[in-house]
Amino acid sequence: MRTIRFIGAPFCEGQNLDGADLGPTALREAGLQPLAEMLGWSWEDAGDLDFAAALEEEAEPPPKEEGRFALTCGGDHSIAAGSICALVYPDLGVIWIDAHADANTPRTSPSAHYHGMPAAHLLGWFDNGIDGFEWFEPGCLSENRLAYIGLRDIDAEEGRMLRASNVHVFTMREVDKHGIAKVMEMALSAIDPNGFRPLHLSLDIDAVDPHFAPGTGTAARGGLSYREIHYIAEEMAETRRLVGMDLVEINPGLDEAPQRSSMHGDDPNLKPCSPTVQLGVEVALSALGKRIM
Ligand code: NNH
Ligand code: MN
Ligand code: MN
Ligand code: MN
Repeated sequence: MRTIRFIGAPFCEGQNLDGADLGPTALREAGLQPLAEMLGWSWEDAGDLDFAAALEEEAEPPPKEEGRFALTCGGDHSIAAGSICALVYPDLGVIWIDAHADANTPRTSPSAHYHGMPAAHLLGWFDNGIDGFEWFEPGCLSENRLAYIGLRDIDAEEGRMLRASNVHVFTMREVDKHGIAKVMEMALSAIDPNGFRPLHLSLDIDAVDPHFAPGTGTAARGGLSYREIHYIAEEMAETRRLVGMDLVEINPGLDEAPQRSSMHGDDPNLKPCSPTVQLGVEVALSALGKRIM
């Protein structure tokens, strides 16, 4: 039986809204554990990372994750710097699903929000190290092993840097033009031409159209449909090489009212949840191998 290690990362200081820190608890309350167990996974909850304590102490590296499926739930997208750096696979390929590229540096960022920078940090694009990040390995992700899908809100300078790089970018326009199945095929073969690399899915819920994912801090219209995000997750599971996943930017505080759904069946232990939390649970289950039939 394969094991999931659920890591709660209630960090929302990478941007200026409260509420994304409620993500891990909301996903637990929505029943992610029993639903994953029904798929045959064994579940190990690592609890929530204590960021306040981490700020007080000497910077400690995130524990290296190996052998289990590491599911890191945010929090904002800042946490991907830690979750991806903590994966021990030197040839890891990353599929980054987002409305934004998160490829700003402290020099180019118009907002100075770190959640708009983790990809650039992982790629080694920062001019300088940052205090508190002594454990970090800039450049641990190489450009040709990163592919984005779903982008539609990119800052001018980050767009220039991406075009000059070897990163693979599939914006919403490529999804319109080729369809999601072809885009997934192109993205996977771009980062993993021989089909043997371990893969990580970094999923920012704002990649999905705000119609389906209203509960997020920086919603951008014109996003992925409900089925397109599921198709991406299903294809990742189908590779059988998915070793980790981030599920970030779900903000229950900005979400619509809780509802009961078919996902919960008539299980009285599963509480109704708000639509973006529900979407997060459903997409995680697809990435964990859930099939329509
Ligand atoms: N590009 C903007 C910035 O750097 C927005 C980033 N916001 C996100 N990223 N939600 O996924 O601040
Ligand atoms: Mn906060
Ligand atoms: Mn993001
Ligand atoms: Mn985003």
